[in-house]
Amino acid sequence: MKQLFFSLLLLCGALTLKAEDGHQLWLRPHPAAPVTVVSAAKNSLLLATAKQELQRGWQGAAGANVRLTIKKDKALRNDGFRLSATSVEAATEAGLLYGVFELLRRQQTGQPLAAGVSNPSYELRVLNHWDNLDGSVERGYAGQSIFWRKDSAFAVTARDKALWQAYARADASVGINGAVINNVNSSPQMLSGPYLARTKAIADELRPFGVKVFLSVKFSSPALLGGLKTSDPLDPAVISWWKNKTKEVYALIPDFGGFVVKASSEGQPGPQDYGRTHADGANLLADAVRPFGGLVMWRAFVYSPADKDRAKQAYNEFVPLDGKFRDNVIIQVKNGPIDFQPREPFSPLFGALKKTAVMPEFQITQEYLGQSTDLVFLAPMWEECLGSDTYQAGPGSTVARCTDGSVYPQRHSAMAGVANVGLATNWTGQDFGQANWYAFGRLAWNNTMKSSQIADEWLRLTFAESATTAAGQPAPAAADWNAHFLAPMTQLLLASREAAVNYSMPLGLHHIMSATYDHYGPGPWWAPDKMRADWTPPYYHQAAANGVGFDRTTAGSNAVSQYHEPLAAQFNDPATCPDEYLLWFHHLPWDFKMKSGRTLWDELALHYDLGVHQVRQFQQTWDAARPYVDAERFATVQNKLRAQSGNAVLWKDACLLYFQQFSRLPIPASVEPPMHTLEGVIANDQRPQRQRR
Ligand code: BDP
Repeated sequence: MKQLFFSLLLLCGALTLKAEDGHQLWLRPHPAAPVTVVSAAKNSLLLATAKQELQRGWQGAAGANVRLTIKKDKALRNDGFRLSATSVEAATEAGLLYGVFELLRRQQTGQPLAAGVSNPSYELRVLNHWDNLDGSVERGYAGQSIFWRKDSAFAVTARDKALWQAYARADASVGINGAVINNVNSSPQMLSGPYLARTKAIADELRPFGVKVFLSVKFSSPALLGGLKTSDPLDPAVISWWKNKTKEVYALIPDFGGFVVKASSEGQPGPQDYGRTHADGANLLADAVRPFGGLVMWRAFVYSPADKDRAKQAYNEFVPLDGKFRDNVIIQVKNGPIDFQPREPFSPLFGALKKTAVMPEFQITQEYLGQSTDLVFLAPMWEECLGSDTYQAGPGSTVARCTDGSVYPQRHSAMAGVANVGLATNWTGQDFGQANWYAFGRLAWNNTMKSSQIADEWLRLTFAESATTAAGQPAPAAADWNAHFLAPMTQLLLASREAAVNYSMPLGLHHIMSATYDHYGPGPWWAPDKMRADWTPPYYHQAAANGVGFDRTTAGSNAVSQYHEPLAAQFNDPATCPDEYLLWFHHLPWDFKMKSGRTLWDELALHYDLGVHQVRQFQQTWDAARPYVDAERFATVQNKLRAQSGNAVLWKDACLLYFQQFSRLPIPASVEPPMHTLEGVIANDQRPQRQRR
């Protein structure tokens, strides 16, 4: 017996001695103590997973009996659970699994168990994978799709299955229970036989971890795939095509989750092509999935070049439709009114739709935040959005409460995140991108959770005791690790988003990134002839001799009026508008006097400069973390930070030199002088190999 225990220990030791390549995510293996699982619940896939996880990761008293009990009581909502040191109670089997993961997380992070009930804020916590059927990933920076492959699309291999299981396990460990496995810019082929067969194979692997599969569908599928003359949502043939197609899907996947639709947006077809409304379109699909308990997530990301202010459009289109959607439709709203920029005020649709379920959509993949190069922890950004008070139903009507059912009655609730996962060994490209996947799950489970706690948990789970694997030295004492790794790295994570805002788009600037296809780096100058104005940075920054910023006040586009008082008045007046949204709502002269007493120009320059210094500080913090991190991840992240540092300087130089053409003011003496020229950065951005949008 003793011998067996030692060989087990050795085996686990061998596992941890391997250099860490990040593939284990926050679920790195640890030697487990023996545990007995007692359960009266009848055997099922989910229960088997829960038992297996307990046995795989138990760090509590050796030989403990842990009881898993299905219990229906009022305190337990959806997949919520009640914990004690040796028991998990839940109303559903998925709840037991989430309780087990929470128990293990507490053991591994050494945090005290919060005994009592934990209910999820949202019923559905779903990742949106923008994966194309040819294996490419739109805005994916971590390699090809884990779900689709170009050549052998339909041959499911053992490697595929292992990957899908590992993916689903990671999801489940943070409470994620849904995956939309194809791009919102969907191919009609998605609903064809061979792709549905692969979808079924994926669903089969995700099921034991409680992750339901959803599909993005193209609104014109009845015509494009079904050969019908139209895809008009009110046409009887179209209605029955969707009903039949839906039946076919459910015959393959009985627990299929439902559909996501990007309609009448960025060239995608939609009900408006047939003179119908978003409600007509969404309800068509909602009726098709209703008999099976399915959902429709209908995206509100709509804008057209005709509108003078893109930020207003979704609100204008959706608010008049409030109350016209079926109760199994959820309107999926990006956190800000434009498009996942480093900082946006919350979308005014939150709280404004009072008789329609609304779900927040966040972008985990860092399209506009340095992609898989820059280290940017996004939890503070999402926390900021969820905590924003909309005032729509009185003070305290935060975005979180307006979407989770606390303020308005809604049959379903959900939160979506655009995934950052690909075939890269470490799943997300940048090792710290994993923190954003983790954070999304934790916030979808508890939408008032603090970024600091999420950062703390993730760092402990991801890096604790990794140093021994690097140098073969004994692990640093806990107090030492806490003081010299955990504390500074938590600070780094928490500061990283604001740093990215500072070096790229401070003071409310937005959408001034390089307009080359990849959206990486600065590009405030980009405005080719005949290009849609609302795809060019000058549309958003409006820089001219008389100042900078987009006038969305009552005297301008009047987007401010889409916010409930007191916000409308607060945003409308530059004296009360928070600095971080200033140029979002105002066009102001370069010498405008800021709250700090400085001119707008100086303040802008100081923010850019601060961003650069913050990244340099991150480099130092990481360098000092060397003794606490395995060599492999240390070197990878060190290189990424080096690149990020250069990227920050490029942003600062490019934007200040570009804006200086209009301000005609000197860069303040305290700011590091540019190391680039404007001509140089523009020429670099326009290298022929950089493909245009
Ligand atoms: C934009 C992306 C584009 C997506 C679009 C969307 O650049 O690739 O298709 O969002 O959310 O940010 O539909």
